[in-house]
Amino acid sequence: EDDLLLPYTNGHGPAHSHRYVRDCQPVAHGNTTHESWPASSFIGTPVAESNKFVSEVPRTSRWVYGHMTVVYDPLRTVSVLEPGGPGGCGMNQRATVKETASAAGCLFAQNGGFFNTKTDACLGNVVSDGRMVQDSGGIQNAQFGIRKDGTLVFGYLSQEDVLDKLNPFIQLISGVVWLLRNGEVYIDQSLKSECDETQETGNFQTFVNVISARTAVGHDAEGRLILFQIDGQTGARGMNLWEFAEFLKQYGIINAINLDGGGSSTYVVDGTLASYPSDSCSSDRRWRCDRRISTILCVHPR
Ligand code: NDG
Repeated sequence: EDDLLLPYTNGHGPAHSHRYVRDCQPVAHGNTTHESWPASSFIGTPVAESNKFVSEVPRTSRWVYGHMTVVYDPLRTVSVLEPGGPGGCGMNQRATVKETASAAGCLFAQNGGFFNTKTDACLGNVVSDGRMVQDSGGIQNAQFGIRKDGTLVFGYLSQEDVLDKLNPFIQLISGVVWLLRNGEVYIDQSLKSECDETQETGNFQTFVNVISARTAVGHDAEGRLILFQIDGQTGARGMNLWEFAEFLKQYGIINAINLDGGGSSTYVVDGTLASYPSDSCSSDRRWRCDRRISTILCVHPR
């Protein structure tokens, strides 16, 4: 239904046309190139379940450690939050996930959107609890949003989509690389059509191919929202995006986008750091410290 103008070809997602060459240009009136899924709305407790995994990356001798958070009623229990609280993006603020999550009372939280490491600016679209914080002007990057009626949205959004008034986004965040579209790896297409200026880990190919700590958000067939966080260190530990996409696919994820990773990859449970970040602490290089990052994904009580 979201791809009215782009007919599906043998079940492998919509055929694309002009999208391939758009790169970093804003999309003013693009054909809809996103996927929508009704969110599950299981009313009960707990609101989410958090699991740790230690998994071998197929055909490698690498192991990854991380967390998967399953959210049963995303419309009522998931928020995109600005760093340090409302107004954080406007002030080019950065805060640790712990700081933002503790102040907001998140049960589980992980880092979200990319940021400019020189100016600290939040990058991409940000809608937080119904407040339009900033829009990217239609820059083509993978998006995750929740609409007012609870619909989960993944993929590319035109400026019109972002500003839609009929069924507006109440949460919206931008990533880089649409990992899975309709259950299939969508990285080749992402490489051709996304704006890679949003990330600062080398060129786009390097960003995709390097092993690193990663985070993602996706959904399963029941419309549960699933957050993933894996530990790593760029060039040494973790997963490249091909491995990450396959990994998510094995877990039954249907659509997923890649969020900020590397030293930003952080998982917090009840205000306590639960992941092993890759950045060394500036105070004492022996230890690893959670980075001050941009927006977070927060799972909270109803
Ligand atoms: C992380 C990202 C980098 C990004 C920076 C700020 C990875 C592997 O955070 O691309 O520019 O958002 O996601 N690295 O270092």
